[in-house]
Amino acid sequence: QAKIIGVDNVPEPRGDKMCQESIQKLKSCVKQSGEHKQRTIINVSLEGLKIVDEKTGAILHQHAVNKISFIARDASDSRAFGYIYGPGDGSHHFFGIKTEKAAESLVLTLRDLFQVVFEIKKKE
Ligand code: I3P
Repeated sequence: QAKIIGVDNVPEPRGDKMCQESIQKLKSCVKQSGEHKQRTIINVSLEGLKIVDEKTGAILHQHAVNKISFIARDASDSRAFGYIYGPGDGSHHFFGIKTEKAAESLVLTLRDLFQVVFEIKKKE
């Protein structure tokens, strides 16, 4: 279970400082708007990351592993993290996520996933 803090266009496919700045920016946007963040379920499989609306079950985002270029912990918030998705047209989108529990377990799950996908590709 997680909430989407927001999505931000970023100039680079990776970079910790850039992600830290982006997540802080997204958080202050949420604060200013006064709106609730969207509640979702994040599903992790070999296909990648699927973000589904908690209420309606609608698929909001589906991101293949090979299009995720970076994962960033939020140094100031143990329940937040973000990742950069590149659809392949040269653009890069940072997704800021707030998890229900500690973000670390999802971050580690994603690291495992990338490792497994890498091993599969290597065998192929
Ligand atoms: C809520 C509180 C929650 C937060 C929630 C806020 O404010 O900060 O911790 O959920 O965000 O509305 P309040 O205490 O004034 O009710 P998260 O910790 O999951 O961010 P939300 O409205 O975006 O769900």
